[in-house]
Amino acid sequence: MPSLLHSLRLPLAALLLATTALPLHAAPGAPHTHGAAHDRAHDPEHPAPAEDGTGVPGQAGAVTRTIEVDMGDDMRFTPAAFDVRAGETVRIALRNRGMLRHELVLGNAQTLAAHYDAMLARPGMTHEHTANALSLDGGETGELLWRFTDAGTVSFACLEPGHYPAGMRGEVRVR
Ligand SMILES: [Cu+2]
Repeated sequence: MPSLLHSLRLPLAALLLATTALPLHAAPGAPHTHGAAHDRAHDPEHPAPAEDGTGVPGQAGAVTRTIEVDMGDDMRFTPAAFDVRAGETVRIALRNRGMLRHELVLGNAQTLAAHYDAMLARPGMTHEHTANALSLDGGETGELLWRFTDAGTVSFACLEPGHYPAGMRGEVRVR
């Protein structure tokens, strides 16, 4: 039955290709990364969220609080700081009230600064598929679900070229 064999072969070939293209350690359901060429787990600039104390992707059913955050062409987040409790899952309702593209990337101050440098070195790299970041065109809205696990300060920033050095950054105080 050549036709059956043929129909089996193609998906198998596709599966093998897909499997070899994926990092072997990537767990099912792990947050999307920038892609195979930008392997989060092997990149010191991109530690897995749980490892850097910033938290983990949130589940919709666990959300206890919605925080509305605006991004503007004045290179500001509004509010630029807010408080949450350790363990709390927060829906960050994000709105880009400007014309330019902006993004909110959660991290710590060190990794965000390193990440910004990496962004400059690799134009076209975006964060729209990562669980800890959301990139929006002017006028767009969206949401990030995040569980803040550790008490301390989690930073956020817009890593679009020029925005971070202009002061487009903020802090989440986790108590
Ligand atoms: Cu921005």
